[in-house]
Formats: sequence, C-alpha cells, structure tokens
Amino acid sequence: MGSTMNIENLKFQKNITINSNDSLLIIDMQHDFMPGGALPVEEGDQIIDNINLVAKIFKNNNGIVVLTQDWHPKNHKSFASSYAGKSPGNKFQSEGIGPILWPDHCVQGTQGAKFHEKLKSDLANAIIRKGYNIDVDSYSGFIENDKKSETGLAGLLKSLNIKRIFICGLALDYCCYFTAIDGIDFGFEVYFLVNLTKGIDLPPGNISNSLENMRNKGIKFVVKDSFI
Ligand code: VGL
Ligand code: ZN
Repeated sequence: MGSTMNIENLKFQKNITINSNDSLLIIDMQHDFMPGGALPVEEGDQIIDNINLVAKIFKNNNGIVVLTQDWHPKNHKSFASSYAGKSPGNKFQSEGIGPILWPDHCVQGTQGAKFHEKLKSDLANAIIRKGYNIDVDSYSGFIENDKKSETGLAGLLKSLNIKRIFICGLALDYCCYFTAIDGIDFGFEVYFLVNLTKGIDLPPGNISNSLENMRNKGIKFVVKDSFI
C-alpha cells in the first residue's frame, strides 16, 4: 500500500531560534534542477527567495550555511545516455546507481551545474560537491549511494560542533530526502524545511513515501515561518 502523506497534513515545529550549533544545508540549487534545466523540478525556482531569507537568519545568528552541488563527470553511470537503449526515467538498479536513470545533468563545469544566480551563495560557509565518481551516484550530501565513501560533510559539521541540521533545496524526494535520513544516521537532529523544497515524485508516490519515512525516522518538519 502506498502512503498518502502530503505536505498539507504534516505537523510543524514552531518558535525555533538559531544558534552556532545549527547548520542550514541548501541542497543542489543548480540550473539543471530549475524549470528549463536538464532535470527540471517543477517550481524549483520559486523557493530561492525564501531560502535566501532563511540563510540570512542562520548567518545573523552564527549558524553555519552549507551548499551542496551535484557535480557529475560526463558519461556518469546515473545518466540514461550511458546505456544503449535506455531513456531517462527508466528503472535501473545496480550497486550505487538507481532506482531510475536520469537525463545528463550537472556535468562538471557546465552552466547547468552552476548555482542559480539568484541564490545568495555568498552566504555559504562551505560548498560540498557530490556525485563526482563516475560509477556511483550520490543523492545524499553525506555519503555516496554505495554507502562507502563520505563527502566530508559529517566531519565538517562535527568539527564545527553542529547538533541540528535544517534541510532545504532540491529535490525533496531525492537529494534532500537522503541527506535528511543520513543526517539522523550520522547523529544529527534533523529538521526538514518542507516549504523550502520541491519534489520530482518519480516514481509517482515518491514524495509521499519520503515524507512518511522521514517522519518515522524522527525527522522534524518545519516551515520558513517556524523561525523567530
Ligand atoms: C538529484 C537526481 C539526480 C537531486 C540529483 O538533486 O535531487 N536527483 N541527481
Ligand atoms: Zn545527479
């Protein structure tokens, strides 16, 4: 049975104040995930202004702002174009790749891999790249899909004494979701900024399943107006 959780029936935390033990993780706000990009997330550009506002709140309260950047070599094994007869969206599962194949996107050095110019990337303390190993994808900002190689994000956050992480960006049901789940496994208290993210919903129902799994994992949901 698929779940029917949606954003409208989530409960949100309120009255959150940010301090130096908090980090905002802004996931993959790159051209290729915006409308018109190679792997567009519907309304992906509509969250940029509010992400900037929240990043400002973190900055003003000594929180740490981190951007992730999907950063694939060309011919990456997550691209459908790497296989004869495969198309984007086709199901595909192998060690470190799947459950579906993607259009070519966020290829290193291309315009599509750049952050959207409206994103205030100057507010970021650090940028973590991921997906740079040709044979392995990395949805999570923490660790690659084979669950072996870390990106260094957990070490960075631990060394800065970060306890709580707040996740926003693209896409809700892929990179944001896996970053949130791994955040719990790496020992952080995880908050998911539901109205500062947009999903792909492939396969259909994926957004709802992601929200339910996050709730069951103890991830807390917040919105932009949860901060005071
Ligand atoms: C993403 C699919 C492939 C994401 C990245 O940022 O959510 N999704 N690469
Ligand atoms: Zn990718």
